[in-house]
Amino acid sequence: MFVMLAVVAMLGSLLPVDVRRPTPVADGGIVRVTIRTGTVSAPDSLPMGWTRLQMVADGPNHAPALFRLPAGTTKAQLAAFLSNLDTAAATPTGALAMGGRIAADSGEVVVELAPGRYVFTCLTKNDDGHRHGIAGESRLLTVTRTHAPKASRPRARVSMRMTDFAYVGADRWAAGSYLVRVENVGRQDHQFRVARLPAGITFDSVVRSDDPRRLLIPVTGIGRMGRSVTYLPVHLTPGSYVLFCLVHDPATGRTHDKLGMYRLVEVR
Ligand SMILES: [Cu+2]
Repeated sequence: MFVMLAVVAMLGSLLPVDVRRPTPVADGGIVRVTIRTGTVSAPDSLPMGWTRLQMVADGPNHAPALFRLPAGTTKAQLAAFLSNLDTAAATPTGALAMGGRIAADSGEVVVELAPGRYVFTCLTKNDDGHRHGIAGESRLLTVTRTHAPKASRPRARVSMRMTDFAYVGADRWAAGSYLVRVENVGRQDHQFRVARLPAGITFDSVVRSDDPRRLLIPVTGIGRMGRSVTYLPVHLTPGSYVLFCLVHDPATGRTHDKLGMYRLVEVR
């Protein structure tokens, strides 16, 4: 018995990763998606399951996003979807926004890919009012029925829900590196923007400001997502943080923050 324990302990110390430490990654592999002017580099096909997406904006003005498309979407239908998305006030019917990179240091999200068709696209608008997505910055992805190796459900330390128009969940989070589970249970798409409240700035002044981005320090976040679940890796130091959403409400034309979609979170 003692010998067996000793062997187990020795094997444990030989593992390349310290398995006792919580790690902010999914078990599946990391898939890198890079958007640069006029092009998207990404795999054409991926196995199904939980996947960690590293969305890289190569250049300052890109907003990578992932959408699930209706089953059997062809290249011609993809073009129609992108032209719809270019001008629509919300995600075109039949498609599901699945989040993307929103800001700053972390460009990663963990999403569950079901078999089907998806598109990686850039949501940034040019001065002419058109999104980069119709100017080459889109790429069709097919998710196959093969299971990704070890793509088990990620484990989160914090769980938050998004409604129309609020963030529901704990307002005290631990400092450190871990995953936040974010579920949108609302009817509209929402963002999960995480920003730091600088010393000397009050939460009230952020809520009253025309554009909260002018007062806050961007940290990380999830881009536009519909009714789905996304895990966000965070690396947080103690302090005050603000969650907010800048998606437009089609009914009022106002951004969701103006409809109350703010949340103060204390990290200790
Ligand atoms: Cu919202």
